[in-house]
Amino acid sequence: MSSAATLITVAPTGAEVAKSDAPQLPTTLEELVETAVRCEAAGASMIHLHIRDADHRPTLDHGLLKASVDAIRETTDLVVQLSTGGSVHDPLDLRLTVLDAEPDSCSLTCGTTNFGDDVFLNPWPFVVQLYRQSVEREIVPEFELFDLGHVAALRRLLDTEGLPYGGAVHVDLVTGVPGGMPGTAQAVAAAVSMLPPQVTSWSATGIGRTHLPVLAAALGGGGHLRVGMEDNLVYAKGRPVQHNDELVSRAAEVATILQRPPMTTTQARELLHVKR
Ligand code: KMH
Ligand code: ZN
Repeated sequence: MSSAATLITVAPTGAEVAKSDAPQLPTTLEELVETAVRCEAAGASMIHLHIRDADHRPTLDHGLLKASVDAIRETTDLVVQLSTGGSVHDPLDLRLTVLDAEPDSCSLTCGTTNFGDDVFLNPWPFVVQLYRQSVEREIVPEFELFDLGHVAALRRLLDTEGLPYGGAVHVDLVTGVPGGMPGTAQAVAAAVSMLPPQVTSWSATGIGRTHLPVLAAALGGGGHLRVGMEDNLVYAKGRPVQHNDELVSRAAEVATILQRPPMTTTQARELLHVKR
């Protein structure tokens, strides 16, 4: 399951940070495209996308989602993953409609988690429904696991529903969310030790100050990386992130030093078994 090259996913925006709190957050289509181009050049091969409306608020508007997928495909070769998690306020039925925008990949969180003061809701019937629809639409899910219970839920899902579209099973361990598993090397190792046998690759991300320890743990453990302003707004103490490509560049640099250089987009497609 460990890999010579590193898949670097950039999650540039997210749905929980306000533009007014982080003016460098890419929220317009132009900013997203510019970000995608620069992050691909810096070593990313997949983008995990949330979009915003004209007021910079999170939206799951179909037209905007489709336009964003199309624009990023036109300007980059990145694997385009749309978030089906949306924001903590998005209703489940609307989150299912994200697949209508026909991304290469979609996030699929395997259970409910406390999310700071909020709840990120993923009841089991919703998880199964989203999974079945991803298979029907030939979209490769990335299983987002915020807790060890989600690892067990993934095993249940794969055992009862079979393999996803494409046959590869890629997991992202999201650590350091207040309410989920901590952003530590120990938590990453525990989650990896519990992964079901169908899993073919895994990445990890650490929220906030857990970003770097988790990056190091993932690379050392043979995993891949997710970085970006969705997860972390601070490059170093007292120094805010100015652009997502800084986080990608640093991840690529560390990965290269560890003899795990960034994957090309072609290698990422082969790893994930996406359709196009
Ligand atoms: N915004 C979080 C509540 C995902 O993209 O699938 C959920 C999230 C996960 O960001
Ligand atoms: Zn997300």
